[in-house]
Amino acid sequence: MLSKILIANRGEIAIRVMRTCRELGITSVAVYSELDRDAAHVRYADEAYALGGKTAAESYLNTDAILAAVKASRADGLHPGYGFYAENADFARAISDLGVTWIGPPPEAIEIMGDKISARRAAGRGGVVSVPGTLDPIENFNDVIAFGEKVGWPVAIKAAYGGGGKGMKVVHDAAGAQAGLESAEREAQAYFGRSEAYLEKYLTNPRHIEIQIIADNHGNVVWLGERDCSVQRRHQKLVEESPGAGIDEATRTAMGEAAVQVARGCGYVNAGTIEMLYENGEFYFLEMNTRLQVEHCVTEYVTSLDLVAEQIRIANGEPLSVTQELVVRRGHSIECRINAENPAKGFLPSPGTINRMTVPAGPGVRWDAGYEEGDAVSQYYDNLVGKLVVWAPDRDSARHRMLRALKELTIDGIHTTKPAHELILAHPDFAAGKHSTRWLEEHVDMSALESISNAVAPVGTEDLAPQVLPVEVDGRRFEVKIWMPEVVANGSSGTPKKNPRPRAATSAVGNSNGTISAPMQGTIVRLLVKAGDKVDSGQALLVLEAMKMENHVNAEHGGTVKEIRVSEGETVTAGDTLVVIE
Ligand code: MV4
Repeated sequence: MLSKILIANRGEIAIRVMRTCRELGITSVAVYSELDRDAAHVRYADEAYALGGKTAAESYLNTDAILAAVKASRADGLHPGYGFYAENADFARAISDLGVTWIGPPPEAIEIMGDKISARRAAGRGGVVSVPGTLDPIENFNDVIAFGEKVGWPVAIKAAYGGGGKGMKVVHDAAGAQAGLESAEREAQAYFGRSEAYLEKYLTNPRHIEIQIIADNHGNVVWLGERDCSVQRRHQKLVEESPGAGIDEATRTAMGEAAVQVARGCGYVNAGTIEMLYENGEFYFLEMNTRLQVEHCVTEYVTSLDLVAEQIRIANGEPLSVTQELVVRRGHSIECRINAENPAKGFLPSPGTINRMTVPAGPGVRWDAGYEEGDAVSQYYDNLVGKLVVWAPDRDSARHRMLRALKELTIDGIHTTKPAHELILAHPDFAAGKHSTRWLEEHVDMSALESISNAVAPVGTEDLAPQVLPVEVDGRRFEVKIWMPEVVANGSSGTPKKNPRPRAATSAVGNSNGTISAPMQGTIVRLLVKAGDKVDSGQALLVLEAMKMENHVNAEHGGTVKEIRVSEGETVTAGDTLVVIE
């Protein structure tokens, strides 16, 4: 039986795993980068080992450093969380070779599902229908045309070693086939190091429904219900719920049984998710995620199971704690991902220090976070601050409970997705369960949030601190937020601030004299123009990477590039001059 587990991850998922370890009497071991020496997951752990390095590649993706920490800590199990090494078959083998238990699926299953073509074959072996498509790599663009003429346009070209929407190209007619294929293969090579691509009929307005399964080493595979993850933006999920609105019991059972067959088709063991596209009452296998997912919490709420505890039981060789007949799904659960991003500015990453944070509580509320008040959200890692999860007996009560919990959540110092969630949860389409994967981007106007987000830290107030003061107007109490100079602000407030200096806003990037400055701290990954180039207003000048997202920095107005002050690979902070245009 496992007695000491090293969690090869950071942030909320590391803490999530450690919480279950503590309940089970298992010692938890954290690992940390130089920037995370005093991070929340390190503070929570029973023991912690330094990996060194700042970037993910130097730290949480440094195999030698992690293996050294496994040995030094004498951990007998390793949990990868999600991201990083979670779906890396070679890493799983390296852990097992050390005699340490890998708390995840067999490496062979990771490999089958990592190749989307072999995943489609595995689903077929289980008798499960995939989205209509091909089972061999595309040879040339004539394959694309032939397929489009057979199943009807549009078609999707997808990277065989991709997933999650990266490297996917939609082609609308024969004329677009060649360019679409070239672009998909180029992207696949750049992202995944392999250019193979295959074809699927493109469903124009599907819902993303996924099924949670757990499987043990005794041949038991159990499905735990579905999650609707259709509310997403640029393939980043924002809201997830279980059950899915309007999914009838017969469809749910059919999807669950199909998911079990897919899992059996690849010899799956441990917790996994089968993604399906659902359109007009039909569902199709899309891909399988061979890890515990961010949104597992909504399944935990409706089933009363602890999925991390199940993973540990499975890794110990024990049978699942439930049979299919014993799985009970009750009520409704919704999760909102609270990211350090500014929804009013196109979800621009917003790293910085959390000056103040008050977190929701009360009936049916769960807050799984990777940060506490005073912690800094670094540009080097992903931008999930925490997950707000609620449970209630039915969907509409859960929705109202989430709105109540969101109101209780305050995070100062960085922008977050909270205002976007308030807009989504209160939206009549969401309330009616009428949303699909295109709904958020096509029907919800986030620019209306401008004023709210600007209120967090308006442009040009770097030397001021926000203060909330109660005032009474005709006997009614109001709270006003005002920006005052440091000294006055502190003097008039009873609440000491951990970081008295709010970070600058991440909006202004250019000014009338033609200097373009960094909207946020980050790394210059690509220069798109050179000195002497003529540029148009709005043209992308360079790519700035922050929190694993690439952001284009654009020209405010047309002109000639006079000077480029930065080079590729350079790290910049908010406000640094990048480019001068005359
Ligand atoms: C599709 C699709 C329509 N037809 N495949 C994007 C993420 C990746 N998991 C698969 N994705 C899609 N694949 C076919 N044949 C539409 C999407 C898609 C999507 C899927 C799930 C959640 C959000 C999405 C947003 C846009 C497109």
